[in-house]
This record gives sequence, structure tokens and C-alpha cells, in this order.
Amino acid sequence: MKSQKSIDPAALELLPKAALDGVETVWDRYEAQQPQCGFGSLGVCCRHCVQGPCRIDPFGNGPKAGICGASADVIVTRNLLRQVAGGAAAHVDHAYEAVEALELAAKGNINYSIADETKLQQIARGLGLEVSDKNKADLALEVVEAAYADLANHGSKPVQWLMVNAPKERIAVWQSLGILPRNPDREIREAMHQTTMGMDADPVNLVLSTAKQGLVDGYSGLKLATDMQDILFGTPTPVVTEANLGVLKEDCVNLIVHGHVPLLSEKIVFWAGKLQEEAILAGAKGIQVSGVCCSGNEVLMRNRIPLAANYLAQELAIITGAIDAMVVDVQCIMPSLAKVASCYHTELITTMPIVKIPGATHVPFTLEGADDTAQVIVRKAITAYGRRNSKKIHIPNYKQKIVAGFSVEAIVSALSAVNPNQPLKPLVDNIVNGNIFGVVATVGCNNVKATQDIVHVELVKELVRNNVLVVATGCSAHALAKAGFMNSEGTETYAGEGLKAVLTAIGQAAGLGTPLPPVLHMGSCVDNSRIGDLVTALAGYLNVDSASLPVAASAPEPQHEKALSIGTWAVTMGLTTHLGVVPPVLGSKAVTELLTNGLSDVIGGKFYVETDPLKAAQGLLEDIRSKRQKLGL
Ligand code: BF8
Ligand code: SF4
Repeated sequence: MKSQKSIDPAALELLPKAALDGVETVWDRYEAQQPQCGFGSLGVCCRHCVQGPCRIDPFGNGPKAGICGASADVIVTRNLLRQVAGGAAAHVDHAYEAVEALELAAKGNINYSIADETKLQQIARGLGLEVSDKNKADLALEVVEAAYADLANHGSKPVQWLMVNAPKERIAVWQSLGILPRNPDREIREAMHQTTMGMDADPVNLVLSTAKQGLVDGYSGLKLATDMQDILFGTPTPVVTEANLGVLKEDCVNLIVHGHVPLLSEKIVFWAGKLQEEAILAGAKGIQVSGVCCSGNEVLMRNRIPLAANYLAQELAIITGAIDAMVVDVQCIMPSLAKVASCYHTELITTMPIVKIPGATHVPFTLEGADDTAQVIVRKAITAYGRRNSKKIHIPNYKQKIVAGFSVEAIVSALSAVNPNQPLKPLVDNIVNGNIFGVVATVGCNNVKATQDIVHVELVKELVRNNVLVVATGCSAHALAKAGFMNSEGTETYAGEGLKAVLTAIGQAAGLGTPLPPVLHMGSCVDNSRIGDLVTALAGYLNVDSASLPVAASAPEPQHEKALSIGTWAVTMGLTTHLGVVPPVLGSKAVTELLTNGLSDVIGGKFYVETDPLKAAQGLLEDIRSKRQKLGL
């Protein structure tokens, strides 16, 4: 078992407080789970029918098949397909709600505006819609119609959001493999069908269907969600703020937004601004909103809201004793939060019909009543402030300055300062001349099986030292923000000479007066679509397949099914995709071999599993080196 729980100094400072306060954390429960089931860890346990559970003996002495005859290969791939479909379902559901919001906003039925008409027009044009002199509400409705058409497609036409956004060379590969998705809901349903008792027993076929779920995730989940959210709330531009629990303010009402969808958190941010006076009347200096997980990333990118904590520290945020209310929407919300909150004055507020936690206050969120709900929640935080127990408050004094908000549009705009006509040219030229060795996207979660943040930080340290430009999202972005990789000092401290020179030149040309940070924060986990857009743009500019670019992906500490589906999408894009925590597939040698090797001949990308961050960095550098060689660089 790993020795240290976290490398985050704020977390390390709060863990003894948790013990002192008698509060159980994720690390305690992890210990209580030891040893974790070997069958489950290897992926060779099946509960898909009531004859089971069945398990395969990994040592070959006991059963070699489930009661129905399913082999280890079949059980492992069926489980993987279900997990990836689960991740895709979460993202498609998220995207669907954003489409609904845009529809209601365009019809004037809810109090949300269409903030970014330029992005709306760009998306409409991409879909082949006529844009000229349509008012934005009408155009938005046409875009909404196109989005709904994907979700209601009963024919065999591929998902349009994929066809208009994915690299052409990739579409040809996916078509030849027969994995172009038709309708996201239908594909997810089909995956459940394909994996129920007595269905597919061909591991290769099951892996291909898993790849198809990756495409569902990438285009009908991530890309669709980001597109809708940018239209509604604006495309991010660079913002300067701070990260880590030191952003909490002892003399302010501290309100945390946690979860993933910005539909509510945007309103919370707005009303927290409006209701400052009420907080002052209650004796506070004001209201400090800060973010946990991806709701945090969303309001950071667009509203400069500071980041408080990533996934593994969500309980510790409450353990500071300084959180007056934590409002959650969907995904990555530990059910333990209610129990933790009950040890303090913190009001835990659930809002969504599919996320209720006994012990929390449920304030139902609807798009129609969003402003009222947000005010109720902000006022609950103000009221809770009056119940604080000063003896229980301890805010660790750790925070880092960060620059975030790097949408593709923001990156292109910074590069345009160097070359207005061909903004991608300076980036590509520097990749060609070796100043930038390659690009790695680090994404995904914390996982309690790894020391919190260590794989993100140690991997990225080594990559940027070797002149790799890193782009990050999700909890990886939080980890790197806290560790000081998202400010210009980070460039001085960590970047290799070539990378430093490029970041400095772009920073100067863009009028920032300082270098760009070595890690660009591109947003929440659905904003991995932005990374996909960047990769697609680079491939398009160079007129090569994205699989041949010196670009790789990494989920250093993945925990969620969503991280597996995002990783699968990255593999379908042709990228070598590192996982720093072993996924439950090792029970099948054949499947492991297929995922980590064989797949690359078929689809261009593959998974690369390595738990040691330094070795992983070497592996990714090697991968980039060989791609550079093949390009003649
Ligand atoms: O969607 S990185 S722990 S918060 S799943 Fe969850 Fe993983 Fe964090 Fe964001 Ni993404
Ligand atoms: Fe066992 Fe087969 Fe049923 Fe799975 S589907 S539980 S392997 S009998």
C-alpha cells in the first residue's frame, strides 16, 4: 500500500484535524477496504445475471469460465464496455441538459442569455446552417434542432456532431472499423444489450464497441456540452485567480460549488455577487464562492472563481470548518459529504432530481426557477455563517496564483499576436524546430489508490522539463494549479529552455508582460473537447492524421468511468493514452495485450499503463520521439 496520502500541503495539514475532529475520510474508508477483492481488481467477476456472481480463477487452477461459459476475456471486455458506456452516459446526459437550456433560453422561457453569438455562428456554420442576418435566438433554435436530431436519429446516419467536428482521416478509420455512432442514446442502450447475459462473446467485437462508446463520449457528450455551454455562458478567455484551500476567507461567507454542470453554478456566482450586502448585514465581509471538481473548473474558466479542491480533498474542504454551504449538482460527489458536514455547521445542499443524499438539504433546481433556487442557496449559506464554531475553523494557508481560461479561441488569440494570418504557425514551427518537443494532455481525476496529486505533478514536472507543452483539464488541472504549474513562475522553475523561450515570446507578443504558464488550463472534463479541437486543428493545419502528431494523453490518477470513456476517445483519436492507475482488465492477457498494443495497428492509438510517474514520462517522451521521427522531425 502507498505510504503518503497526499502531496498537497493543505490536505496534509487538514488530515490530522480530521482525525482530531473524529471525521472519517476517503483515506480511512480506503484502508477499511483492504485488501480489495482480487477478482474485481482484475476484472474477472461477473454479475450480469442472477446465476452469478461468477469469477474466473486468475491462477488457472479453479474455474476458467462463468456458469454460462463466459471466459475471462469476455467478462473483462463486457465489464469494460459497461464502464465506458457509463461514462459516456454521464456526459451525454450532461450535454442533453445544456441543449435543453439553450432551447428554453432561445425561446425566452428562462432567464439565461445567449452570451456568445460568435461561437453560436461558428457552430452553426460548422453544421452547414445558413447564418447571415438571422437573429441569435432563431439561429440558436436551429442549432438546438440539429443537436436533437442526433439524439433522435432512428436511421443509420452517423452522429452529425462527430461528422462535422472530427478529423476527416479519423472518420475514415472509424468508418472502416464500423464504429461510427448513430444516436448516442441508442449506442449506450446497445452497449447494455450487447453485454447482458447470453450476448456478445467476442472480445475483439466488444473492444470495438468500447471504442464506439469513446466516440459517443467525445462528440455527443464532451463536444456537445462544451458547445452549448460556450454559447450560453461565453467562451473562456484568460483569467487570473488562485487555487487551493487557502482561497477560503475566514471573515467571509464561504460557498462552494461542487459537481459538473454550470447551469446552476453560474446563477450562484451571479447571486452571490448581488447578495453581498445581506452577507455584510450578517456580520461577514462578503461572500466568497469557490469551486470543487469540475463545477469549480467551469466557473473558474468563465468567472474567475478560485479553485478550492479537487476530487480527493472535497471532504477536507468541509473539514476546514469554514465552509458555510456546499452546493452540489451531479457526478463525483462523495455520499460521505453529508456525514462530514454533520460534524460542522456546513449546510450540504443537493439540487438535482438524480442526486439526493440523506442528511443533505435538497433544494430542487429547475431551469425555470434557477434564479430563485440560487438565491435560496446563497441565503442558506449566509444563515449558516451565523452558526459557525470558530474553534473548529482552520484554513490552511496554501494557495497558488494561476492563469486559466485557455479555450482554443484564447490560445489562437495569443498566437495571433505572433502571426495574425496563420496563428497555428508559431506553434507548429516551434514543434518542428524542437523548441516544443510535443504536447501532452493530462486529464482526469484523483484516485485514492495513488498519493493525491503525485502522479499528475511528477509526470508533468518531467514532461515540461523536456520541453513538452502540457494542457490540462479536470482534477488534473486542479492538481497542477495547486503545484504552481499555472503561472509564469512555473515557467521559470519547471520549463525546459526551448519551451521557456516559446512561452516567453508568446507572452510578450500577447502583451502579458510575462511568459505563458507551462501548463494551460483548458477547463472541466467535458472541456476535453477543447483539447480534441486543438488536436483536430493541428492535424488539419498540417494535413496529417491526428494519430501521427507528436501528441499524447494521460489520465495520471483516473477513478471515474468518465475518465475511462474520455481515455477511450483519446485512443480513437490515435493518441497513446497513459493511465497511471491500473484499470480492471489484467484478468485477461489477450485483452490487456489488445488494449495496450494490438489496438494501435487498428486505430492508431493505444492505452499505456504505468503507475510510476517518472517511468510514465519517459514512456510518453519515447512515444513522442518516435512520432517525431516518423514525421521526419
Ligand atoms: O469530470 S476529473 S474526479 S471531477 S471525473 Fe470527477 Fe475525475 Fe475530477 Fe470532473 Ni472528471
Ligand atoms: Fe455468470 Fe454468465 Fe451470469 Fe455472468 S452472465 S453472472 S458469467 S452466468
